[in-house]
Amino acid sequence: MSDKLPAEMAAELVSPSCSPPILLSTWSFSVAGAKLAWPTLAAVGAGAGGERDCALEACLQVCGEAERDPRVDSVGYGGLPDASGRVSLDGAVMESPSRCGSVCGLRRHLHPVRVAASVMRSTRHVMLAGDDADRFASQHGHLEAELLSPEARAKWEAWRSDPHAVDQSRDQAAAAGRPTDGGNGAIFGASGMSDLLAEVVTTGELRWREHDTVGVLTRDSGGRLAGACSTSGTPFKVPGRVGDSPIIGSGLFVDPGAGAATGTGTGELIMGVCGAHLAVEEMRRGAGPTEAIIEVLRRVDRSYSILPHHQVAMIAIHADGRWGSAALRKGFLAVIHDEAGCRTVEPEYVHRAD
Ligand code: SD4
Repeated sequence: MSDKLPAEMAAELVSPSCSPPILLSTWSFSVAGAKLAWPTLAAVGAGAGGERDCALEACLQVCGEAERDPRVDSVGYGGLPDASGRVSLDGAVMESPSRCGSVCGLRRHLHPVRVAASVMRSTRHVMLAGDDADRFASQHGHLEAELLSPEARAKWEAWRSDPHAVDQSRDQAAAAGRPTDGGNGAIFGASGMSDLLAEVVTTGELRWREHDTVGVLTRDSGGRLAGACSTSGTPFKVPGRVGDSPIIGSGLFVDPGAGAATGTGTGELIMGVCGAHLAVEEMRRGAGPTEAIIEVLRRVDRSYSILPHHQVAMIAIHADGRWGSAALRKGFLAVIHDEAGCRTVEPEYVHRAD
């Protein structure tokens, strides 16, 4: 039961303009989820009652597909574990500043975005963490699940026995490559691209060392915006590490009056500039969606020493229905599903040539 949304606030979830629905998501592995979720989004009739949550439900369905797919080793089951060999999942959902929820460090539940939605709908809080978040999930009817797949475990074992691997549990990355500002850190393992996932990766898409959040934004035909993102975070991370994805304003931000944005890539870079919030605020000030992301990328580039393994990519939908994507480096693909169908698209802008 929600006690968080007074009836008078419902109006703020509806942007004035009506136009065809759009579903925008990160990485080609979200194609299956986008196709699955499209009917949920497309069924929303403009101005019809009782459909307020369909834009969000479509986001949850896209994330759910990636979370279930063992080939996606950066989200849900099959996600690569932390340095201690345990998987932890983060996720967030958002419809507006007064309608958002997130969880981080789930170790026993497969669908962080569904749990985040329960936090949003059933509590007065925004974010739950760790063991208590898992307990909350169980109490709210979410089934427990094994998160570590045999393939992910094998990769962790290979990482652990590789003398050249960066040992994140002792943060030797700092000595190896941390920039002088002591900021973002070189915290990625030495493992390469997953052979399994390579089969489904579209030409032109480079996965960024297995750290690929599924981020989804929707705008229904009534102009309602929603967003969600789900990740297992950086592979072999220091246990307890949390990235941008579950942090409202960093990995995800939605404001019905301005727009919606979500990101993927090196969370530490996105967090330092409050990436998703910055993109939405740029749109509020008049920028188009791609232009708004470009400002985020410029800010990232100015604020950090960018290392070869770093990537930041974002997608955004303006409140008026325009959408866009941009990335710090090449190798990112977005997925757009509109009335013309579902397709992967290159970002409109890539910030760096290297
Ligand atoms: C994180 N941003 O935890 C997430 C991981 C990711 O593309 O996106 N990867 O930092």
